[in-house]
Amino acid sequence: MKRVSSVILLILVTQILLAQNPLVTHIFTADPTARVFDGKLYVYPSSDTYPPAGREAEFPRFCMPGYHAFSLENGSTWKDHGWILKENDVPWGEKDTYAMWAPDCIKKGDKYYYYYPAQPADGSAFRRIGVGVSDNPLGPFEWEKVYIKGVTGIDPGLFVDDDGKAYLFFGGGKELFVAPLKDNMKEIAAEPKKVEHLPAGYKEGSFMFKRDSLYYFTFAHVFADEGYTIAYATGDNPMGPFTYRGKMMDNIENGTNHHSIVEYQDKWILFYHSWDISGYSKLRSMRADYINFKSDGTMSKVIPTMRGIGVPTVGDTIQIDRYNEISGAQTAFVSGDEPNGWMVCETRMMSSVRFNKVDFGEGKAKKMKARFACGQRKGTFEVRLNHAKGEMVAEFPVSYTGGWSKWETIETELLKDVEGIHDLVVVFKADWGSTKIINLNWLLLEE
Ligand code: FUB
Repeated sequence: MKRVSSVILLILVTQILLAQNPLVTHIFTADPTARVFDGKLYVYPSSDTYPPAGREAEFPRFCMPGYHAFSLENGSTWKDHGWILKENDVPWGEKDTYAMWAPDCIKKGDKYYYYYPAQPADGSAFRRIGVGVSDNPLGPFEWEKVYIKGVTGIDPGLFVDDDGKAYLFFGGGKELFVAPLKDNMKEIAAEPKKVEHLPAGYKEGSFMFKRDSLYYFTFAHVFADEGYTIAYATGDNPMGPFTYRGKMMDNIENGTNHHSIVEYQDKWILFYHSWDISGYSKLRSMRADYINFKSDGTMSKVIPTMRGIGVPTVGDTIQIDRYNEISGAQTAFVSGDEPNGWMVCETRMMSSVRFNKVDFGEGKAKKMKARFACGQRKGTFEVRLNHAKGEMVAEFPVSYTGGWSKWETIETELLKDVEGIHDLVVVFKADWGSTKIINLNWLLLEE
């Protein structure tokens, strides 16, 4: 059993980003558009921030400075690739307006096209939509000097059909529109037309995908007495007409709910946002959960989970507080100087927490690390496979770290070689009658 320096660990933690819901906690991210390019999963969100000092009154809505991009690395680690575009680099944009709302990125041929809304410097509209092109999904993008003519609105959502034809969906007022794009992806090929036959109510954030030859037109649908929901309609043509099919996510009291849908490694995933870290609807965080399709092609409603998607493996932090099941313990926002996130706390004798689906590889995992804080003298926690009385694979004796907010990392050799994917159950034990055993932030498998 070894204790690892807290300083080294802090550096490590800021580079290894969190992976369960919300997907990242080091910055605020909203409006996530997920895409799979050449088998790799990317997410293109907007970012929320606090208004600059002295300008708070100007930003009663959102304060959005530009875009980062993320990719999924390993089993469940989201890598932040930094700024893709900042607001003052928009060639046609009004400066310092923090108006970079929901973006999208799509591949056509061997080029990547990134679409974004911004406030135009010519004052011609609330938002216009611009585009940039790159040979790489993460840029750098060459930004067009002018916005796409004939389009005023927000929430660009792109769709490229199997025949190579591309469509731009967007929102404006309270309705949704679609326009076919020319081959150059930078101009519309026909006047935008309103997407018809959708129920009344404010709509935005539309996203089109195709599954088994059926076109799914999905959108945020707002009701005065219900708030933001995500709904969908289906049709045989990307331009419609569509038949309304109902909601795929109920209102989750998150202010807005911009989404996207992608198939990755044979599973369909809904990306959306909520305000988990901030508790404030204008400082959002992106999330993801699996979608279930029924045999008739309709979708079951997606219920938001903490566990989210992905199978952590060797090298991915396991955010144990994003549990599937907990007994006799609680979770809370992490204490002390740790990066944003949650911890398992109020752990008692024989309390336990279960986290489903961790990939041990083919016996590759040899060690386990744990990040914990302890304000009492002595106890242990055990990591078991599949249930609270399952095989024990790691045992961590713990003692006083300096208090309940003083974090340390310990590591131990795994008690056996484990192969394949298993649920982990952490069981907490106190050997001298203490009422609280430890605060546990995360676990990590290593070679
Ligand atoms: O993020 C700003 C706006 O809020 C987006 O454009 C909408 O879709 C909503 O999420």
